[in-house]
Amino acid sequence: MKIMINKFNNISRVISHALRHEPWLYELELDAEGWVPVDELLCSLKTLKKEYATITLVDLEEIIKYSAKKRHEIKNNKIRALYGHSIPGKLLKIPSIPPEYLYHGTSHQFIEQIKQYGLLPMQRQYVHLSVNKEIALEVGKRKSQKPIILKVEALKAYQNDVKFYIGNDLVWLADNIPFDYIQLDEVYPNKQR
Ligand code: HQG
Repeated sequence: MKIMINKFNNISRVISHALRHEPWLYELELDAEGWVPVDELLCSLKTLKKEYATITLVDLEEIIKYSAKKRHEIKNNKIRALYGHSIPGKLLKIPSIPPEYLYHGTSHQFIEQIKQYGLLPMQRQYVHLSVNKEIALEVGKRKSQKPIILKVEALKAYQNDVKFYIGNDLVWLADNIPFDYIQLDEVYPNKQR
């Protein structure tokens, strides 16, 4: 079972890379909303590694179902990444009304820049936000052992023309968020880092 989980993790990572960052390396072309036909992805995986040759649509569905994070979705025999994209050319997303507050976990080292310029998408197409502090903390831990949590007044920002989009149940996306709508929610003293 552990081997299966590891194998699935690996494949999930490869799929994320293909659907978020460099589809051309896999001879894939995303449509305006980020979809590619599942058959094309399976075909591409097949040529990538011998052990990927037997992966089926059902396997992909299982990978998505059992993954700790809902990173991909399958519909009408097409698959896409739900967030995280860095490919050039912004994907088409429909703006949605966000909850009152959203959260963003980050590292202390970025705070001065964020105060100055607000939250920017940086290498990705959108700023990524979490629906609660706990998830934001996990996101922030990818950058720092003692992350800082930013509380975003999402609804207020939306009412003042900042656009928000749904990623999945737990992840929201947004365009640049000025610092006017951001509070430092949880600050760990620098010396504890
Ligand atoms: C920071 C993972 C300087 C921002 C996670 C962040 C997430 C600024 C970093 C998803 C800045 C970008 C995305 C500014 C923002 N100046 N730094 N003005 N504005 N930043 O990895 O949000 O596991 O691109 O605070 O769970 O950390 O891949 O974004 O630290 O949902 O599925 O620039 O990736 O999901 O870092 O993470 P990232 P993120 P997966």
